[in-house]
Amino acid sequence: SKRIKTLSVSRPIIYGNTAKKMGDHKPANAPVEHTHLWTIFVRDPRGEDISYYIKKVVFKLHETYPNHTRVVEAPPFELTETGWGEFDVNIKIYFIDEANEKQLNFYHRLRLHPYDNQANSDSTEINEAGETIIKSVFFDEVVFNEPHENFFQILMSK
Ligand code: SLL
Repeated sequence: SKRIKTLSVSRPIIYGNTAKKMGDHKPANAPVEHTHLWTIFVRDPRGEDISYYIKKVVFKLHETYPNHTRVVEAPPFELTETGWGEFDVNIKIYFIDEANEKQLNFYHRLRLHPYDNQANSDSTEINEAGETIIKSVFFDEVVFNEPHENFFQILMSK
């Protein structure tokens, strides 16, 4: 299909990670030196399904992880792991074939410890169980410039 000139469509997105100390509740298969449980994710700010325009998300972890390229081909586009250290996660977002768009490619610093970030709200919260949860979450927007007609229909159908 043709591209629609002079049009751009954007969709809100959030990405980032949460983490907590494992204490005594370590998963049975976690190496002893692992201290934290974390989840990295790409999702809609209101929790809507984003798989109508996102095909898969690839999270490339630090090389200390076995099989450090992790492919998530269905929602939720997230990955939970254990570990001991912070590192930069390479995130690639692939769009559905109809989009004819190149994947988005960026980095997110995995946070396990409280930190200062002006661009972010508080980096910690206490959950119902009284545990401290570290959060490093960013709000962004995916912009499609001059989308293909088919893809535009799909974007507008939600
Ligand atoms: C560094 N930032 O500069 C660190 C690297 C690597 C973290 C952190 C677990 C790996 C595993 C893990 O937490 N790696 O045991 O599978 O060197």
